[in-house]
Amino acid sequence: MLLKSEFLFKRAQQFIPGGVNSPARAFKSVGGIPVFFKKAKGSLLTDEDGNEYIDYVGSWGPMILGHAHPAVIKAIQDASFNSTSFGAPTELEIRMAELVQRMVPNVERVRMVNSGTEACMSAVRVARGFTGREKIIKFEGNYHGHGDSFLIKAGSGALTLGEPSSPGVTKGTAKDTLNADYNDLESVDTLFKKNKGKIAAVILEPVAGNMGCIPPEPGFLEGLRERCDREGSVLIFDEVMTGFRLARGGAQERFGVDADLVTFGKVIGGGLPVGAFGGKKEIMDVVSPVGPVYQAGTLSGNPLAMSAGLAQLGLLEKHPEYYADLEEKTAYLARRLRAVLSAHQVPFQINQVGSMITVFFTGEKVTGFESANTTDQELFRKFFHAMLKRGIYLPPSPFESWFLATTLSTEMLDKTVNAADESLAEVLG
Ligand code: HOZ
Repeated sequence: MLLKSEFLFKRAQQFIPGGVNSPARAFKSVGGIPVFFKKAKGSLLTDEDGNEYIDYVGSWGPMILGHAHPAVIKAIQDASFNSTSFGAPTELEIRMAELVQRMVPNVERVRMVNSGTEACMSAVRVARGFTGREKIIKFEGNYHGHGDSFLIKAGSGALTLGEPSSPGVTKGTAKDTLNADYNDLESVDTLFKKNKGKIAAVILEPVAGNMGCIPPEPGFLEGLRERCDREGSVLIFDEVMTGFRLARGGAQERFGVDADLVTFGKVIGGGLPVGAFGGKKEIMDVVSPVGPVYQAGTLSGNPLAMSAGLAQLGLLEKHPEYYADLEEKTAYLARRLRAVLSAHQVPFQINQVGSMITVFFTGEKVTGFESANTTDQELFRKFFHAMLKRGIYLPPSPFESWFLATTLSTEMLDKTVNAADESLAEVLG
């Protein structure tokens, strides 16, 4: 029963647009009442009605070690006694920059911000300032937050100008964002050719998470690296989801391809509101106050956020076995789900990279936006609610990655697989 959630959702809608502070939470893709949560520990969520769920959202990625990890909680508590914000430098920020550099060695300089959106907006501004060029290439179905330059969809033809995908974004902004197809180097070549000498940056999720989990095809990241080198463009990896999750050094380490700039999100703050962008010194030196590219923020490098992040990232740095454990758990889940889905004779694809995984209800291999869209959304909607009823909290959209945490036990994974079996029997039967 979701009595309190229902009541809270109604109350919220009187004061908050759509009752939520971020649209995905409104359950528009799956329908029904969004679950309002009260607390979480490890991989177990408790809602306002007292129902418990096994968590596969993990606050959209950062909860690699589960919710309310004792070391993270202690770090936040300790730091809070010394003030919640200075708006002035602290040693914590240096320790964080040093830690990021040890884990992601090509991040020679890093600037803290407050969200992944801010990180991506700033990285693009830096790339433009560094190259003196204005256009960027992004990929259909990748998400880099809600900065104006990213809310642009492809025009009707492959070579037409982009169009704002949200009112409020100007046509002037749209003309500088070009959309290519994920895993399709030819589409990138076409854009480079048509815009010779004008591309400041190519920005992408090195493993897509925002259209469901989609790995880069072999050669795709390398191909982008080569093209950016040849064209003098800045390669930006948006590692908001993949950073510190797929490996200590994120997707760069996992796939052995270096970007010029990297963006991170809430994972840097152990789930608190943080983002960061960083990369080669040569490029980052354009950032104010060293260089002319303006970027600022009172809460950037906030002491609570830095402390929480240092606690979680510090554990990940010291314990490489966490990555092996995450990999093993996710592979186990994928293997068992494959068996269940096959037994129900439903067309499906499971994409998994490290601890990111998505089940697509389609017979097509999912490599990009078009193939992701072949997933049976109605079936997902039913499946989602059948799983929710059985205490499994999946992302409320067919186009999101599921995120696993080290706190998931084999028992929890088995419970998830059994719930999937029962759910499929319910929704297909
Ligand atoms: N943009 C996130 C999904 N890719 C959802 C953010 C949220 O609702 O917290």
